[in-house]
Amino acid sequence: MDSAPRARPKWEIFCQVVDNFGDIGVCWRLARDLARREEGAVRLWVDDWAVLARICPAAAALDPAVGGKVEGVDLRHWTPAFAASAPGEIVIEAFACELPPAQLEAMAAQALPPVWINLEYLSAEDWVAGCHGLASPHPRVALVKHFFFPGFDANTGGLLREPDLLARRDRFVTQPQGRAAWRAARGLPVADDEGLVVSLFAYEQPAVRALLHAWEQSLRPIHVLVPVSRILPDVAAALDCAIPAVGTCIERGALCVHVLPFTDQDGYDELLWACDLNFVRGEDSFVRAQWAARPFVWQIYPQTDTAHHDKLEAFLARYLVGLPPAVADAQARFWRAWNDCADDETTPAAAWPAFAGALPVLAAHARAWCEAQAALPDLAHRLTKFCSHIQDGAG
Ligand code: TRH
Repeated sequence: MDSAPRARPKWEIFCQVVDNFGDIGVCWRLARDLARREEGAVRLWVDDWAVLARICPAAAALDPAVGGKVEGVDLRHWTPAFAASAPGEIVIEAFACELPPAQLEAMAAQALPPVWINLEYLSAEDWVAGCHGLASPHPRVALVKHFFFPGFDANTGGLLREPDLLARRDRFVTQPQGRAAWRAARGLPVADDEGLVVSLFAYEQPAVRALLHAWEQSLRPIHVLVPVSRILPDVAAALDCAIPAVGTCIERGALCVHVLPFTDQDGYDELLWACDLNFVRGEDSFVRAQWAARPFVWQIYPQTDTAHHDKLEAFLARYLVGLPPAVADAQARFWRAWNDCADDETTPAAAWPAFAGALPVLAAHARAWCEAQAALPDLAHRLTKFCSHIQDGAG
């Protein structure tokens, strides 16, 4: 650990990787968004350097014991040997990860205690608006934690959206060196009517077998782009082959499965922008699919008490508003089947024909949803304002 004294950053984020990529995915995205907006220095602590390096390859070149700056963010490895440093003016503990006790003491010892934020998980449920912004005084030290909930309406913390994101997406989609070149370089149809291009990022999913077999029989070509992820073994089993290497392309009837490398976050956005339909999961890829403004299928992060079923329904209830009933039904049936929570045990393969037929209407709807969400202030903006209020004594 570098023991040199450091200036107090404006923002300090603590991230514990519970599993997969979502925890650090959200934290890294927020950190660089804040840094780019010139919202002052940003320091990000993460307890799993290897997972950070998967979505932020520049971190792999750093010595975790020292850390370093990437895209304006001071990256630091949070280890059990954590030694307190001058705390940020705003300290964010992501997803209720507990702050290192030494840092809590350092925060309490400041003449002007930091704003302390617990950044919560995203949910479309109605109760979120009632809990967003609540304060919780610490039982022992003179610090107050505030709960900040991302969400889909004006009464929540909003969604992460970098100021230039939609302009970058539009350039990629319309300029020849963007989407068309991206697809051509991978041997994919460039014109929209030449076939369906699908990205598939998912957890384990045994039901993908029957779905891929249905796609083999499709009347138009279906290209499935699978970044290396937990679903790949199920895809290989469905295709009766060993787990395919990155770069492999496997053809079965109308179906062509392409295995892609796991890229950095910007590369993943391009994948979403290049496809006609995106299968996403967890939290961050779920939000990025909405900014891609294309039809998508969400595999929600499974919870043991099936609380995720309520979260799925809460999002569907918001998202399907305004759609013709048959289209809304097609999407809801396919999504529930993909999440194994259909009342009638419909499988994704059985729900596919109606969903595929609804895709043109869903494409227009995805654009309208994206525009409506983009009309609301984004998360970094709302967070900055919220923290300024607290600093001004209004919180
Ligand atoms: O990886 P996830 O499933 O993450 C999570 C975690 O399980 C977490 O504990 C849970 O609480 C949360 O979901 C709800 O899915 P998510 O959130 O979509 O994160 C994936 C990240 O990986 C996202 O930032 C996009 C990024 N990514 C890349 O950077 N490159 C890639 O090639 C791919 C496929 C994804």
